[in-house]
Amino acid sequence: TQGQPITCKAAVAWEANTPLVIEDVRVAPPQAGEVRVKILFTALCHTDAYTWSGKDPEGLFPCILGHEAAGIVESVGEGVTEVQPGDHVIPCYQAECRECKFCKSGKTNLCGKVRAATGVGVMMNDRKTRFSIKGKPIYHFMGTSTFSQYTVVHDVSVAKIDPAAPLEKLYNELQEDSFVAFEVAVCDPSSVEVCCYTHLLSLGLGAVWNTAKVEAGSIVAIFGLGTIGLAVAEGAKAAGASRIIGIDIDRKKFDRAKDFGVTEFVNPKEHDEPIQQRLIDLTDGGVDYSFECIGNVSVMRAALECCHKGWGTSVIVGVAASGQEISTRPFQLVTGRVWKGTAFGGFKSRSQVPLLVDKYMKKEIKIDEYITHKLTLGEMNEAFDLLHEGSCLRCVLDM
Ligand code: NAD
Ligand code: AHE
Repeated sequence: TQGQPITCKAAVAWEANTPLVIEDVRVAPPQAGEVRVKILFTALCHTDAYTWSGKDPEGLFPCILGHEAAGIVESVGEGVTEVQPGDHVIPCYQAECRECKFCKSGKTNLCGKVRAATGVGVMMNDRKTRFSIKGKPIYHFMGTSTFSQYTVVHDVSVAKIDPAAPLEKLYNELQEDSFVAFEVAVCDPSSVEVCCYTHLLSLGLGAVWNTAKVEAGSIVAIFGLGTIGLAVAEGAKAAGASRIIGIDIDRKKFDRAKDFGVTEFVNPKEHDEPIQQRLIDLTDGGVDYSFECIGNVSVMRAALECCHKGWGTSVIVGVAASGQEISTRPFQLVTGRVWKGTAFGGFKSRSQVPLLVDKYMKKEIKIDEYITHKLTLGEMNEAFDLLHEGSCLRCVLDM
């Protein structure tokens, strides 16, 4: 198939808010600097649902969504040297070219090389898509488009799992029962989300370790105990936080959160006072670190304002809809609180996702525990329904 188009199945979002349709999609061969990947497993994330809902200012239709996956390189374009057919990889929505001013700065994991193209659903080379149906172009999404049996990504956006790592094991585990490989890759950070992880884990753990840099003994507040909030809790526990306070309006989330390290729970609905005041009272002046894992701008404000005067740091993890803005009294910042955000948990994707996979293999981080449902590509719309059910953390689709 190298150098030839491949026709395969993909879940296509023809327009916002209408069910995805499984279509036969033509996937063009990779051009220079591109990699065609056979996707083995993909997971769904609320960011896919967010774009599908039409609220993402970068959302374009028709497109192929999906950004948490693990797969095998099928073929590579000219000039691609770091991966070859047969390599196990995790496509990462955050690229790492190691050449642009972002990558060279040493100050950020953001990369500037392909972001302009991935934001408008095309490939850098010719500003066109590699997907089409009966000649009609179908947009890429986040530079990954993993809801397809084959996808084309930029070479700077694939994390190769170290050959010394038990890739076969990851693959087998994925096939048999765990979906670990996915999440590592993203979460999602390395290869667990090897499907889900690239995103989920990288994000949650990295928000704590890289962005906030939580120290042992810290008091941490986590707003939103969905998948991302649980990954943050896991990171905070590993960092040695003394108290991890989970805040959620759904009491059912509390029991499961204990397994991920949450030590106390607060339900804002059960208190008349503003949630930030409740937390200040509970912690003798405020928390050391807070994380907003919902995407609600009012909660983002509360998360900042519950931080301790002089040093408290709040990290925005949730993605808010187009048009939403955050606000607070500048005095909150003047008096020492710090407001930050995190993308991909601050991890450098190609360099660090493989390290996260290694951690998973050494059982230093959870992955399996996040995989609550497993379906197939044909059940994509059911998987989206599950995402909105409280019981589903990650649903992994066997392609
Ligand atoms: P989720 O829907 O599973 O979890 C959200 C939780 O927040 C739920 O338990 C819900 O009950 C709770 N909640 C809702 N409103 C609340 C409120 N007002 N107060 C307290 N709790 C409330 O979502 P998730 O998969 O965990 O994702 C969380 C967010 O992180 C999403 O916005 C997602 O798009 C974003 N995200 C960001 C990145 C990044 O790189 N920054 C990566 C992945 C996901
Ligand atoms: N197109 C969206 C961007 C939303 C956003 O913030 N995305 C996160 C990743 S969410 C993964 O589930 C991110 O890392 N963004 C950095 C980037 O470069 O996109 C919008 O709202 O405009």
